[in-house]
Amino acid sequence: MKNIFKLTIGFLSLALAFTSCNNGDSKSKSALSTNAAEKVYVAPGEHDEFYAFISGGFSGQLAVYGLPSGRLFKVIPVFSQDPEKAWGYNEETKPMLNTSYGFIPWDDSHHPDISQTAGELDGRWVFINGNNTPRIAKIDLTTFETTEIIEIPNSAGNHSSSFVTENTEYVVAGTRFSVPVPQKDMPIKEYKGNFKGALSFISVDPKDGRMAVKFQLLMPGFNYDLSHPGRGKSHGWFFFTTYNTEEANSLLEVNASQNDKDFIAAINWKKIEEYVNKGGGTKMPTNYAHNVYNDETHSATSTMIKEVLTVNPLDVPGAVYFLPTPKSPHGCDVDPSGEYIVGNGKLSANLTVHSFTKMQKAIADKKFDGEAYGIPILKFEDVLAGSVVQPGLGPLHTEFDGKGNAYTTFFISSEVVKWKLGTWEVIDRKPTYYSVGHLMIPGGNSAKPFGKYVVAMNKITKDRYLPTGPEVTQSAQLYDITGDKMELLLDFPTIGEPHYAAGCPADLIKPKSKKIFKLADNKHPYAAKSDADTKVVRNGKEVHIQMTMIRSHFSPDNIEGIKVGDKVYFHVTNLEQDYDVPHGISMIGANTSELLIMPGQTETFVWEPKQVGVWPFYCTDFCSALHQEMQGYVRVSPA
Ligand code: CUK
Ligand code: CUA
Repeated sequence: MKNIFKLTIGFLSLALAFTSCNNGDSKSKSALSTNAAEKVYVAPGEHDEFYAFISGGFSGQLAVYGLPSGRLFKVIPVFSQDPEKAWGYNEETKPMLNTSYGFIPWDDSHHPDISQTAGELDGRWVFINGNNTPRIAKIDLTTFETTEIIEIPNSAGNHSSSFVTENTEYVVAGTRFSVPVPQKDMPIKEYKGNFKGALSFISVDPKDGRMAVKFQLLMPGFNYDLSHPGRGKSHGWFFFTTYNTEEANSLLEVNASQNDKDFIAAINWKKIEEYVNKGGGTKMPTNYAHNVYNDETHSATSTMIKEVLTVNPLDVPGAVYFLPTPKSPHGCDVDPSGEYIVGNGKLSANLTVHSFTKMQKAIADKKFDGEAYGIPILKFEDVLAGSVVQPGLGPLHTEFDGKGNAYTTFFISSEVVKWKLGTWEVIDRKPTYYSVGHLMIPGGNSAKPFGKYVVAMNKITKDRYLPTGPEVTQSAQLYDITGDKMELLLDFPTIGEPHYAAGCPADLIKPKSKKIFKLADNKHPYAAKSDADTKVVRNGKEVHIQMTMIRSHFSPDNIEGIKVGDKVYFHVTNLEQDYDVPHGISMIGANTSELLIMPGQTETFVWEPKQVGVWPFYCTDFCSALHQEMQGYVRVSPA
């Protein structure tokens, strides 16, 4: 134990040394490509080669960039309210942020992953997790809108998410925190042996992408960190890193990070799927929200689900094994062939790589090294493929280029290290600025990576940009990885903390990107599809105004008969049927955001007038030469 302690302390002092040397003047000179500008220049009017979907961390959003330019195209609100798009403010999208805890318009979004077919990116959806109030969201890549959010019951800190299996059969959710399942009032110090870690398998309908919690595996009370699916030969398995296998209720270092090795949990989900399809598992009462956005009605519904199917791993023999992995592994990354499982032990000197083939043999030969709560622990030597010896300090995550190379980030020594699968030799290393977390190669999470660029996502930027007070931007860095040596091309700022990203060739998404919503298909209950449909309907104190907007007027634009104390619903339909002609609407004193309504859509906001008078509204999106004329008045009379 003492040795490990010294090792950790050694790392920490080295960390300080590395951070200070990275702040020197030499900066990026050694890493910067000599023709970097040329390589990232996308001429005006030209398109980027790749989309990059970069998570917004504590902003709860997902940002869409182009690569190699690093240009920002869109910030997609997911677990956040966004006044720019009225997401979470208009009546149509508010239900998307509903949870069993009520309306929670924030989360900590970490890992986007793009849907796959036969192990390759298919460009249909992006999934992303909310860590805090555990959720998974799905973004439709025809509209670039969040169209579904499912809450994860019995879970706390959904950090393992949201990685997909090779035909998007499942997207998984893990639990960072083990907790009492079901929740109950009990002493915290009785954690050990009593808390559970739920690993949830959420099925995805191949046609419409509809998610459902198919089953939940109730695992021993460790912390479950990251996960990755098997692919190719290991398709049917999912791998999760664990830490705090000591089950300490306080993670001060005296309690946790003691074990020489934690585990990678290997889960044969196909076996468990068979078991539950035959009626196995136990239904447990619970409460979790499932929110769906319907493209036809342009509105969301939130349903509360009342039970979940749980599975005890001991009831499905041969479905769950532990692979010992030194020390507090963070990332758990599977190479494109599905053979190698990389455990990035944060406090380990070497990088550990397991072999799927050896794992299967060790299982067949029963090469066990004891068990944990009845789950067999495989012998380390019998599953080890190899180790990359002292590649750097503080490994976090690994991606693959599809040419037999792996790229690992080192947080403490602040670098990306390129090494070779199979020989485990280090080929190249380049500094990052500074303290890199994740990295991303487009398709790097699939059987077919597009190994042209790697994006490093950094935790600290310090002197890299113009200062903006105590808070400075987070940052991504783009490297060319087509040669033997990596070349730094570009720094670009990100929205929130970029934990992970998913990259995809633009050609897989661009042709399917929707241009307008057809007005004829609009099934919103309050749509007005022509000026003849517009109306003002009073129902007690509730007033529903069905309006239209088109260049460059609202109809109706003079509204009378509203009284103080009314609750006024503005249902506004954009009649335009041309690409890129949204209109906006905002009302003086309305305690909501503006609406930004796409062609063919209807959106609703509520206004509760407090004073008599004549109150203006106007279009908030510069839509034509007569944009400034696009306005109207509402007359408010005494109650
Ligand atoms: S975590 Cu952020 S650096 Cu959430 Cu994937 Cu590793
Ligand atoms: Cu419509 Cu400005």
